Amino acid sequence: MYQPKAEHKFTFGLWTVGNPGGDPFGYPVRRAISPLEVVEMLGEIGAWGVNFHDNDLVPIDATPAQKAQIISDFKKALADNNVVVPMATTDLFREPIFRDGAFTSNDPKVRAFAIQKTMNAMDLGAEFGAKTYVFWGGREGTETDAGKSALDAGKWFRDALNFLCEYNMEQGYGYRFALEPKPNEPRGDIYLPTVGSALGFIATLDHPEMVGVNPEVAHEQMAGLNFMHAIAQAWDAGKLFHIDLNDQRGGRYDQDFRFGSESIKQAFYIVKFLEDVGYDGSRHFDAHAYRSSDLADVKEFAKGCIKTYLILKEKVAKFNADSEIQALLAQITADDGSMTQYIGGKYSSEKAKALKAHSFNRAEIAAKGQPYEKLDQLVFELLMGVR
Ligand code: GLT
Ligand code: MN
Ligand code: MN
Repeated sequence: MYQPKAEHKFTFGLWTVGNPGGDPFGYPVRRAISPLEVVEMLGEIGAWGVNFHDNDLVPIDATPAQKAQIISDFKKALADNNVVVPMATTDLFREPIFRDGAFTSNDPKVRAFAIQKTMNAMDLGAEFGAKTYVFWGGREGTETDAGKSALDAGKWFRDALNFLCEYNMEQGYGYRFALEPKPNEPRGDIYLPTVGSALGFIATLDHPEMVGVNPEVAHEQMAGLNFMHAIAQAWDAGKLFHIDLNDQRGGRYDQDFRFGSESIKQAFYIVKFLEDVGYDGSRHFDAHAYRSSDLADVKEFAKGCIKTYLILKEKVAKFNADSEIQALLAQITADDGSMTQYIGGKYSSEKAKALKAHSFNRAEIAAKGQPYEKLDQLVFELLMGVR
């Protein structure tokens, strides 16, 4: 039961299980485990893939010879443990040079360096066959708006992505770019703070077809938003290229908790959405274990993310097969067909005229309630395993 398979496409970043547990107030508490050890652990727990930032794998000051050795060792570990690399990304936030942003820094030298670093990181990801390239603009933002133009920042961000799309095409890498929104942290305010704003921005790019989103549960929740609604909009736009699954308690700091550890119902609706629409991309757990965990518990954390997803997937099948739930849904969405002559299809002036002439019995229509209390309770019982 609950055995992960390759088709589930469960992935983790090197920075997730490898997180040594440091935070802004405390030193790391766990030994840094090497990329090779991470791959071994992921192979053991049945994950399909591993993702990385350029410098998670290759230290920024590595010599060409060191880099070549790291690449060849990592390739061997991937093959030995049957793990693939579906996604790669660039660390554009850790180095001091990015203190005021990368693509949106006021300093053109920083902006150019960020693009150079990303091209090199794209080359690295392509070596491992990655097809999704994530852009998390963690440092792209401000604490004060006194010194940076939000308009210029948007333009620089756009210029950078347009440049990198061309590079992607010229090299024949076939990457799909996925922008990962976040409202704040580490910046006071980050540009493109939500999935909705990223979707709007993508439409302004030279190659909008190449660019989608990588929504993260915790990030939308930090902004107080409904994550499932966000991914539904992204899916509808054909832009759900990747997903970062984790959990979060309300609008706090970015907690990156184990998937399903906080809001079981929300996690259920996320899994239900992905499974119902047939999302077939990576299910990436961008989370890390509690700081109190030791390495053995980190493994339990990773296994927990996967198992929770599979349990919820099973609950989704139960929900979809539950006759009482389905009867309620049929009642809720009942349609006697009398309005199709007016709405739902293409506009015509005849339809508009006919609809204007139709007389609605507002009191009668408004008198009909919806059994959402009953349905919600049934969902709760289903999730608690008493149905
Ligand atoms: C960083 C961030 C994550 C992003 C990663 C990709 S880096 O850990 O908190 O949400 O997905 O750059
Ligand atoms: Mn996060
Ligand atoms: Mn993330």
